[in-house]
Formats: sequence, structure tokens, C-alpha cells
Amino acid sequence: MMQAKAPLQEGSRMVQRDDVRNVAIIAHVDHGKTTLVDGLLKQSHIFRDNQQMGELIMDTNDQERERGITILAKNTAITYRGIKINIIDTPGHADFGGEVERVLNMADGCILLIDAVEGPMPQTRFVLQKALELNLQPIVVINKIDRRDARIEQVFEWTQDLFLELATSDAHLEFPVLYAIGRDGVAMYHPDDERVDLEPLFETIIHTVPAPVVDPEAPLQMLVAALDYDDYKGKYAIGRIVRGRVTPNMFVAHIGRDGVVSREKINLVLAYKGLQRIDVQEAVAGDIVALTGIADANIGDTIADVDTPEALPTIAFTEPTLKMTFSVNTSPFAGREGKYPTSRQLRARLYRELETNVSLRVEEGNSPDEFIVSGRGELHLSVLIETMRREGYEFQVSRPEVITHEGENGKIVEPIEHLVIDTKDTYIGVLTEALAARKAQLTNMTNDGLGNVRLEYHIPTRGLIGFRNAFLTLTQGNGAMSSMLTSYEPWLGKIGTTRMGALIASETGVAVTYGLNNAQQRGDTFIEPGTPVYEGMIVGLNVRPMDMVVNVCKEKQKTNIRSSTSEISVRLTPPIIMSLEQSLDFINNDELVEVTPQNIRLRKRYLTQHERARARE
Ligand SMILES: Nc1nc2c(ncn2[C@@H]2O[C@H](COP(=O)(O)OP(=O)(O)OP(=O)(O)O)[C@@H](O)[C@H]2O)c(=O)[nH]1
Ligand SMILES: [Mg+2]
Repeated sequence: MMQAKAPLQEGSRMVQRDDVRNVAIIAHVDHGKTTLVDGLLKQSHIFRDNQQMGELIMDTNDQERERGITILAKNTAITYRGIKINIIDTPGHADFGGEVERVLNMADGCILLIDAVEGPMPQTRFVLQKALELNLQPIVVINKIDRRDARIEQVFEWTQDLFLELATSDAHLEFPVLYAIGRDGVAMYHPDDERVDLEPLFETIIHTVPAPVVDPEAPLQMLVAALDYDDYKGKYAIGRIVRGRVTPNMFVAHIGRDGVVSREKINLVLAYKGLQRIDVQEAVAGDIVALTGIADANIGDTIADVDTPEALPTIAFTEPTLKMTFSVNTSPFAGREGKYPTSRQLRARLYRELETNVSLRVEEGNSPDEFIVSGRGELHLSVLIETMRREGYEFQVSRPEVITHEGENGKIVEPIEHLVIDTKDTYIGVLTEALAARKAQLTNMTNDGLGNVRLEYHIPTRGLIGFRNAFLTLTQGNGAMSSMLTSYEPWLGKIGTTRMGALIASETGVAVTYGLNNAQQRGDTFIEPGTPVYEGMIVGLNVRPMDMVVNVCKEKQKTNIRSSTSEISVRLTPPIIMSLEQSLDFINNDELVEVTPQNIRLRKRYLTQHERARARE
């Protein structure tokens, strides 16, 4: 394993592990982190030549593949010139920013990727700031230089500005810059260099990321930075060994975040090799490992020497910003489609999630059938909802609400985000109007003179709920937006409803073309003919602000003459089918989303007209 090393100084046991480098890949969402890691893996010849490797091999879970985003940070390791490089791929979406923060403490350096068109974005700033706080050695990679609108020099200047702003020491300003097309597996020292392979990046990593300097003879210490779980080996506690060594079946002290120490026995010690974790007989300080056998390990805990239980500084968790209720499905179709429909099952599943999903909170709601679930944003919560629905759970959820706090002098404060929009200048008008209604303030606007604008806003998180949908419609898909939490500020006042009324099914039955055609005289519809509906289910969007009841099950009056031609002549406009996120964005406070393994339905909280009238009073 580790080569024998001379101590760095006379009388010191500290050694430099020249055989290891630990590097995290960080960036704004979609700037190409996972694609680059794929390239590094492929070019390190970790795979046999006849092994077919797909795309984004690090994005292993279903939702990551479908959504095209990384949700969980992941470790991998490659060997280059005999040096083991542990690589940590991190998520770029702001909702998973806490995940990035937690895993950065395993690294000594970071590769900061910056898209050659977009330049530094809000999450670029966030992750760089975190990396510099931990004194990670940065390597800047200006990526996607093949893009047609690439503006390499401009992006380089912006990046320098960002470093100047965030650096807290001169050392932070000394970083190499590379240029890359991650998708083609090439990195260059200069944008005009011949595009060969990732060799320049491999070289830069081993020459600039510091080798760990550690004391292998000291009592063991490892901070748990990530967790994993499988049915065979149970829980994996993942982290970097800060000092000492660890071997299988060794007794250790497990120190919780609260300082409580328990004596436990490690089962396996696993090191990373490519996409695999392999059993090792020993791991030494400086390396990143996964340990099994500690069933109640949590992020932020320390695994320490059994006789010297000294805790490492723990990891601060990011506070949730949004909450919603998860409750037992009360629709007339309840229990038909899910394997796990009861409140006991729902409760157990939500509390189990807390074990690994550390930015999540679960509290009891107003009734035993209801739970308040808080998370870091709409995506964080919707990924959980989608996961549960795929596992066979059936439940209903409410509109997300912001979590406010009591600030100084007792005033209520709410979360505020920095929103960045890139779009065409023709959409400035409509966006300005829509955002003003959501209490956004324009803080910056840059125009490249070619019709492309970047708009930056200060906006309450509340104002962003439901905005992603509106944004896609308003810009007809010609734009990108991203936002991240920046501060808490005094409550900005009421935001009125920004949506038209719902078209609500008046009775339970099956929707038919004739009934849907009538509904389409009132607005847009959300369902196909043949869809079972129940009274109180939302089947469309009115063109007017108020809700309206429609009978989508109504058949055309039968005449004596059987005329199939008149039925066929009714041409329905195709329904608007909303995704889970769009549904969550759509609903108002008096509405719910019913989630089952087979369907996502929208409904009024109160199903009959009578109940709704009473609730209004
Ligand atoms: N033009 C171009 N596109 C690229 C390049 N590298 C990656 N992409 C594309 O950019 C998109 C995002 O790539 P990912 O590797 O998933 O980005 P990521 O940074 O891991 O994204 P998150 O993990 O969600 O933050 C994919 O559609 C890639 O195919 C590149 O060098 N050039
Ligand atoms: Mg990724």
C-alpha cells in the first residue's frame, strides 16, 4: 500500500503521501463536471478495452440519469503514473449545495469548471467560496470551448474577478488555468493547442494538488462526510482518514455530532478503484475510504481510535428553506395504485429518509396522517417525492411554502435568492412584468450587443415558487435561469396569486371527448379522454381568475341516428400534461397534488362545491 516515507522534519511523524491526491470537481449546474469525470475514468484505462462504457457513468441513479443532473456527490479513484487520484464529483444544482459543502473536506484541491459561454454563475461563486474557506488548491478549467458562442477571454476575466473578490490570501490567487472540451475528453494549456486528450489535466492535478501531509502513526481520526447504503453490507460511512490507520474488524470509537461516544466494530474497509469499492486490508491517513459496520453513523460524526476518542470539528448543516405537507391520500381513488398507502408506512419512510438526506427535516403535522417535510428547495423535495412514488408509496402533498424565521427585534425574515437569467433581449418586457409581481428587484443587467442579455435579481424564495414554469412559457424556451439562497431579509409583503382559476371535475366518472371539448371552451385541459376523474379533481386551467366546475364525463346526447362521423369531427386540443415539478408549481394553497406510482393528479383540497363554499366562509 503506502510506500515508506521519510518524515518531513526531524522528530516529526508527519509524512507526505506522494502516492495520493484528493480532488473535488465543482461548478455551477450543467457546466460539465460529470462528463469530465467520465473522461478521466475512461482515459485512466480503468476499463477493459472490450468493456462498453456509456455516458455519464457517474450519474448512477435513475433520477440522475433521467433529469441529467447529479444529485449525490460521489467518489471515484483512478491511477495516473502510479499515483492514486481520488475524485469527488459534486452536484451543481443549488438545492444540493449542502452536499457539496460536506464532501469538500475530503479534498486538498478542486477543479473549478466554468462554462465558456455562461461564465461564473451563482453556484460557481458559492462552491468556490466554500473551497477557498477550506484552503483547497484550485485548478480552473474553462470548459465547453467548442460551444459556438464561446467567449473564452471574457470568461477568463470574469473568473479572475471572482477570485479577486473571494480570495482571502495571496495563495488563493495562484491557480493554473486549462481549457477543455470535456465531452471530447480533451484539455489544453492554451485554447489553440492541439486537442489530444486529458493528459494536461492529469499532469496539472498531480503537480498542483498538494499530496496529503499526515501522521499515520497517530490515533485514528476520520470525519464522516457522506453515507451510502445497500442491502448486503448495510451502511457505508465515507470520509477521509485524517490521521492514523484503519483495518477491517477493528474496534473504534464512534463520536456523534452531539459528542456521545460509543464503542463499535468496523466490518470492512473499502477503498475506491474506478467505479468500484474494493476491500482492503489497511487504509492509511490521506486516503478516502468507506467503512461498513457502523449502523448508526451519521454525517458529521467522527470515527476515532477506541482509546483516544477525539472528535474532529463537525460539519454544519444548511437550514431548509421550503416546507410542504405530505399526508395520506384522501382522494376517492386512494389505495388503488400504491403498495404503501397508510400513514404508518408514510411516516416510517419519511423518518428513514432522514438517515442519509441530512438537509431534510420531518415533523409531525396537525393530524396523525400529516407530516411537515422541509428541504432546500423545490428540486430537493420533488426528488424525494419521485423516489417514494417509484418505491410504491401513495400520498398527497401541498404547495411548497417558505420557512421564515424570527430575525432581530422580533421581525419576521424570509429567504432571499440571487436569480440569474440568460435570455434574448426581446423577453425583457414580459419577464420584468412577471418578476415585479413576484417582488423581484433587478440588480444588474448586461447586454452583449448581439441580443443576449443577462438579468440579475434579488427575489424572495416565495416569489420563485412556480416561476420556473412561467419562465419557460414566457421565454418560449429561449432562456436559462438559476438561483441560490443569499440571505434572510424582512418579509417583503404579500404576493398575490399569479395563476388563473382551475377547471374542476363536477362528478366522478370517466372523461370523454364531448365533455372535454366543452371544457376546452373554458380553457386548457390536462387530461386525455378515457381518464378516470373524481369530483373535485382539477382537469384544466380556466382562462379567467376564478375556479369553474365542468362536467368532463358528459356524453353527447344520443340521437336515433348512429352517427360516428360527428364524434370523430370533434378535434380536441392535446392536453397539457404536467410533470411532478410543474404540478407542484401549479397548485395554490387550497389545492393538493395526489401522487401514486401510476399517476400525478391535481385536486382541490375540498372536493365538493359545498365544502369549498364553506371553507371560503
Ligand atoms: N458543448 C459541450 N457540451 C458539453 C461538454 N461537456 C459536457 N457537455 C454537456 O453539458 C451537459 C451537462 O453535462 P454534465 O456533465 O452532466 O454537467 P454537470 O456539471 O455534471 O451537471 P450537474 O451535476 O447537474 O451540476 C450535458 O448535456 C453534456 O453533454 C463540452 O465540452 N462541450
Ligand atoms: Mg454532474
